[in-house]
Amino acid sequence: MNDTNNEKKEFFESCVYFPRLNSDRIQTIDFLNASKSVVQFVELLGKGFLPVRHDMNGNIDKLMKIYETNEQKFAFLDQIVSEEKQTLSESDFHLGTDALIWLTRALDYNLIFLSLFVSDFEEEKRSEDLSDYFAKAYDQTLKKYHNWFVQQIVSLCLLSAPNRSSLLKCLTSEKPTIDEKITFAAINEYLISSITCNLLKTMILCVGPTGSGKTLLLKRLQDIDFQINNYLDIPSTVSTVGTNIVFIKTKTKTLSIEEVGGSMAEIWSQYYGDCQAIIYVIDSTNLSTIGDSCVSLFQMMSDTNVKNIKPVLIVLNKTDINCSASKEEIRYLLMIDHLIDSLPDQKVDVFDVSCVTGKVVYKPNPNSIFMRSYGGYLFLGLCGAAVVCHQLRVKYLPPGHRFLAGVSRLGYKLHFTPVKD
Ligand SMILES: Nc1nc2c(ncn2[C@@H]2O[C@H](COP(=O)(O)OP(=O)(O)OP(=O)(O)O)[C@@H](O)[C@H]2O)c(=O)[nH]1
Ligand SMILES: [Mg+2]
Repeated sequence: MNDTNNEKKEFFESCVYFPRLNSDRIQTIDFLNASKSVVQFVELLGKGFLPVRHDMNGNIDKLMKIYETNEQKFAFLDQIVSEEKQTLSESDFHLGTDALIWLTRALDYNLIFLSLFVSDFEEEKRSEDLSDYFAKAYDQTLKKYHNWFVQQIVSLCLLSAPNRSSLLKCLTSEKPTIDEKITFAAINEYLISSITCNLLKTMILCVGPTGSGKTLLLKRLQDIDFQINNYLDIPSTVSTVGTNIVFIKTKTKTLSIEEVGGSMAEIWSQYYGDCQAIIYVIDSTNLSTIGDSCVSLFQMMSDTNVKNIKPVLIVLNKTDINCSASKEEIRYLLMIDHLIDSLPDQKVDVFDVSCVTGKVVYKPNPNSIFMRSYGGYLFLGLCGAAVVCHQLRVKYLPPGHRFLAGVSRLGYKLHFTPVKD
């Protein structure tokens, strides 16, 4: 537990946090102990979730037993997988690997539910019925691995899911006065810890001046099941104080995108080290803030944790708003082309976006993330067929760049949403 204090605390304040990556590896024992905390959370969800609890406990036990056979040899999770890969044939049952896969799927399920629960609070919906969130988390994570029969059982289990008031009561040790802000801040902190640990999740940082549209962009990206008409319905946002995290499920993995509010610009640089890519959002139609946006963009790009290391996606947002300057003039004012030319080794891409209409315009540049990943000829050959291109990004990007497939989803999803005028 993070706190030995006897005083009753928020459930997520007293949970075991997931460990930070240790040279890109995850310590087995810390990971398993943190996973046990998630099982405790599942316990709060009631008897309907008993099968999930059993399943998670079973997988934790299997991994713990393997770990205990040789604590040094299996100090890191990847060692369990490597050992099985080396010593077993493909047709053998890989007990540890199988347990790890199922455990992370179940963890994903819970974490995605929690992130939806937090979003519900942040959007000031305070929905009493949480069954949609449980179902959505299931759809995004476990459902595709379950056969029809199991899916029916899960649907039945979900009927007994707790409502908002009873879940909050459990999370706050039944204190008479519940300060929801504290509860949700504790859940958010916990979610951040679970991301920094999990190799299956890719961490993308989203920064940009206040009001540039980061939160709305994340909401649009997060809405995996968006329907055509959703674009008419613009979700409300409030200025982000601190950070805001969303999970985005791609074909291959779950990405997490962490927004750090514009009001925290002074400490953005503290986040550059831990992320794998950065999205920088600019309100491209507000001429009075363009200068500041440009300065902080250049500052970010020259940071030692970013320059020539982290791929950067620049989102020129709000293109639906009429602006006295043309797109070319905006690019000129922001010195985007100068930036690209002056950093030939920097992977960078620029998207013109409207999070309101859903329109995206993308012009590849010589230092494009995608150009560099495939070789320019391939990209150029495909850029007219963005659907195919999207598929290729997912499939062929080398592992280090694969997460960009998720970011490219931004272009893909927004672009192919029919725009209603
Ligand atoms: N017209 C238009 N408005 C947008 C667009 N994107 C965001 N907005 C609006 O801009 C306002 C600010 O958006 P947010 O997403 O909260 O801005 P933010 O970058 O997260 O701001 P901070 O959290 O303060 O850093 C909201 O009213 C959004 O609806 C867009 O593409 N077009
Ligand atoms: Mg925000």
